[in-house]
Amino acid sequence: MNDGGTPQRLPPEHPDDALTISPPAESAGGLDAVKVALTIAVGQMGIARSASTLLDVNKADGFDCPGCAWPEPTRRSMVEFCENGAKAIAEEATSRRIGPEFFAARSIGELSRESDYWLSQQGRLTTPMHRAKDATHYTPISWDGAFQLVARHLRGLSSPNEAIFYTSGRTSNEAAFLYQLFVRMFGTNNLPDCSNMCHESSGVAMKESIGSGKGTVLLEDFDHADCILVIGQNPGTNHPRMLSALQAAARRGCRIISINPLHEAGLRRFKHPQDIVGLFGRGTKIASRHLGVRINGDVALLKGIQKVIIESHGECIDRRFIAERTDGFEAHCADLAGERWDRIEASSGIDEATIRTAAAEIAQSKAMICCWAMGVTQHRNAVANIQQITNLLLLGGHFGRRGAGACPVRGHSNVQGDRTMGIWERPSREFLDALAAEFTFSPPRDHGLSTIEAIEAMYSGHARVFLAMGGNFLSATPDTNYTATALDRCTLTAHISTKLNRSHLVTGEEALILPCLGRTERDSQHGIEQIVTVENSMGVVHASRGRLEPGSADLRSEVAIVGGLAKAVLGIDWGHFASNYDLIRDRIARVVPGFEGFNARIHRDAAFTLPHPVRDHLKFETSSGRAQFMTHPIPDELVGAGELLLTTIRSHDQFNTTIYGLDDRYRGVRGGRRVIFMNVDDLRERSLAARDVVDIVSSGKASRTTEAGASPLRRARNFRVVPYEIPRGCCAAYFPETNVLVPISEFAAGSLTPASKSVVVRIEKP
Ligand SMILES: Nc1nc2c(c(=O)[nH]1)N[C@H]1C(S)=C(S)[C@@H](COP(=O)(O)OP(=O)(O)OC[C@H]3O[C@@H](n4cnc5c(=O)[nH]c(N)nc54)[C@H](O)[C@@H]3O)O[C@H]1N2
Ligand SMILES: Nc1nc2c(c(=O)[nH]1)N[C@H]1C(S)=C(S)[C@@H](COP(=O)(O)OP(=O)(O)OC[C@H]3O[C@@H](n4cnc5c(=O)[nH]c(N)nc54)[C@H](O)[C@@H]3O)O[C@H]1N2
Ligand SMILES: [Mo]
Repeated sequence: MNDGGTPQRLPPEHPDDALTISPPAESAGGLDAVKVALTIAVGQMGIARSASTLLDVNKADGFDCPGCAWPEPTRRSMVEFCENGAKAIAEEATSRRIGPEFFAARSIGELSRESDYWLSQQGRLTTPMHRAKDATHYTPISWDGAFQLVARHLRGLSSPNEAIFYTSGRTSNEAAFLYQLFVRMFGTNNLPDCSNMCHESSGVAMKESIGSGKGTVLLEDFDHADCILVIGQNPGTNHPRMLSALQAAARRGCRIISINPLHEAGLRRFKHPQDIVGLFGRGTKIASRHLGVRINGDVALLKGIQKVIIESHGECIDRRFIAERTDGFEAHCADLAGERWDRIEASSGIDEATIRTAAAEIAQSKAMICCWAMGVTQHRNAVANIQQITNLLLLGGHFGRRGAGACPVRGHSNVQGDRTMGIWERPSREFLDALAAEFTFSPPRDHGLSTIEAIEAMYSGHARVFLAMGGNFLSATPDTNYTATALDRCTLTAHISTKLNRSHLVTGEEALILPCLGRTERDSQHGIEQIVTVENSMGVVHASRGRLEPGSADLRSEVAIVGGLAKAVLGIDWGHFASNYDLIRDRIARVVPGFEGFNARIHRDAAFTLPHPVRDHLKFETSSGRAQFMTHPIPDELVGAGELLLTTIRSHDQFNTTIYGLDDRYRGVRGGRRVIFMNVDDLRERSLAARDVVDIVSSGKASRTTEAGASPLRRARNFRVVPYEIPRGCCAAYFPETNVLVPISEFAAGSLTPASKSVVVRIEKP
């Protein structure tokens, strides 16, 4: 047996020699989408299992797609085909398995030298595995043994706040509710989640501006909008079913404006894979206008647009709405009046004339939806980005009106639901009071640690046990080397997971992998089939029922695993919850507003929409009861001479850290992921050509808290150059290979979201 040496912290870094580059696609969807989805599905599941599984997704009595959080259309009888949904399902429903023999044959060090792609390809975990202190290999452990081990480590802490309980966004409402209850009964609010790295900035910004952190539109609003802005979002890849809604809107004549440094294929044209006619034509034109903003130029652009609307299209402003429903309009006008055009142009990268034309179009809208995602939420000034979006919506009174509103497009399929269930390090007092009354205990009141605070606590020894409900913490978080040290310093790292990933390989002194059921699988407890529920991006809660035979007899549901932990750690018997999820829903109904009659509604209708004060009653739950215009300066230029601003994005063949394949078809890249998209003038200046190999380096403070810490050089090696249509001074590369470059010290003010979309870098020839 090979012990493979100490685990490697970074994924393999050799250049992709097989890489090919062709021009980016002119449209998304089409026959290729079907072909690629079927190839991957059949490769993972075989033909019969592919057919039955893909037909069951997102049906009222089937399972919820484990991909993105975009809602299902209610009126369509046919389920929407989605290439990347099919890949997400194939990834989970694969017939490949990795059991104890797999781990006996490969040391942790050896596995750590494999890529995320290779790890994803191996198959489903089948058995609880344990890494003993100083062991080179994972070995099997019983479920009871695993729960006792967690209990021993947690009891060994001097305070419950020395433990971190992370959550990714796939966990069902039922499991999430029980999990946060377990964690709070244990005594801490240390419940960081993937949302901290995702839409946290949206929640913080909207809460302040409009009194609610959730989006204000429903899917049917897309049928009534006359203008849709898509800002910092790549729906063709990350929310493919959104293209159906955009296509229908475009066909009605709705104006669609894309704001993005990249001109993404899905926002150019779309060929609906379910529309035979559509398959063979050029496809529907989606965005009527593309604004190729510079990375982090959104505040400047949005301010420019609003300046034009106020100064030149005053008649389009909804003055009555502003007078009756908002505060801060005068200050906002004064702030915009003070902005000079040279500053707006330099920061946004868009000239005044273009901004004037776009603003004139936007001003005419009587029902506008603004959609956004990671392109605006992962910057130092992310909260300002989003508040400029809400300012723009407020100017036209686009709230509480059909076809209008704010639409933060969520990522993971239940990330919004997990928050609703209390997965939050900063729970509200009302939530804790309700929990305390329902379960007669005193939940901790001090705020807990968010994702980057948790990393720093582990790094500095203030936290020593890390437990994750799903996700891939090491790869998803910033500053990979720093985070690796943080995990390394724990006494125990434990992961409840479906698939093997790098977080299982850079571990604390001891480590556990606890394999769980996925959404596609039948969840039978004591012979009774259970359903779970999830909440989509638009606040619709619906049921999900898996049908596939579980990947192994030894898998447990997330609910059952939390039950096992609660028993071992707290001595509480939650057997009744684990054997009947209705009993959990009854408790949720009494704690979480909007869930009254939960079981009755979910069993009768399979879905219901949660109330929303702004959408339903035009009620802004801010301290003044009015929506707030928020002023923010145009951010200072981040890059100096010779530097570039890097945005870290997703390819078409990945789901976050899970890599389905090595192609990014829409951007014309095939056969590799270590690529950097650069402007041709920036290439020329550096005497670089297509396919040349470069290192990307960044610096930044050593830690979030120490001002004086040395600035470590962060390096990502061996990236091939891809000439691309991207604004000068900007470049893009894929996450998670580039996370090593994102300094732990750079994050959004107010939300602590890592600034992974604006990393200051230099390009070096190796
Ligand atoms: N297939 C698939 N689906 C997914 C995921 C996946 O990885 N794969 N991930 C899920 C998750 S968790 C999430 S959060 C979402 C993510 O969905 P997206 O937010 O669409 O994902 P990103 O690739 O991060 O892309 C952000 C977009 O923002 C643009 N952008 C980058 N920097 C800037 C900027 O400074 N300003 C502006 N205006 N735009 C910018 C990029 O060019 C890109 O088009 O998707 C979810 N769905
Ligand atoms: N540089 C950079 N970093 C980023 C981002 C970026 O744009 N740029 N995006 C950020 C965003 S938006 C997000 S949301 C995070 C994502 O961060 P995470 O949610 O932590 O990462 P994922 O890659 O989605 O997690 C994948 C793992 O989840 C496990 N899993 C899958 N399904 C299930 C299930 O049903 N149950 C359980 N228990 N486990 C399951 C599998 O083991 C799989 O390996 O990454 C963030 N990191
Ligand atoms: Mo996300």
